[in-house]
Amino acid sequence: MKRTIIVIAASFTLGSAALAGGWKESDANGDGQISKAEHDASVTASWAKMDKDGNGQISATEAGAKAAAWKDSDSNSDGQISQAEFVAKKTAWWQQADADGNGSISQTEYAAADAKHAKHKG
Ligand SMILES: [Ca+2]
Ligand SMILES: [Ca+2]
Ligand SMILES: [Ca+2]
Repeated sequence: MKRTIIVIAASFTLGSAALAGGWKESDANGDGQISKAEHDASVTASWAKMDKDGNGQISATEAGAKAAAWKDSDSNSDGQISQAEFVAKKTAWWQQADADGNGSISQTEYAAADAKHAKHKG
């Protein structure tokens, strides 16, 4: 159990609270921008990785170190994060982060969104 949590936490060290898979993982074609499609793919992949027992929900145990941060993704408050809940949350972030509305997130936009996020939390 402990080992599982450590592995999950490690896979998220690159990422912030905002990007599911971290910048490098999300920018699949390496053009320095994260398109909506790249974002969605990364979010879905990250979510699937977390759902260890494949029951279509991420429990607090499966979320591990992320459980606290993910609490606000649980929109129906059933203690589980469904894929739809996760994608909805991440999509909302992505749309906010795309400050110039050109349909992709640059590293500058990402940094700005991340800073804003950190400030909110802090
Ligand atoms: Ca699960
Ligand atoms: Ca839920
Ligand atoms: Ca943009």
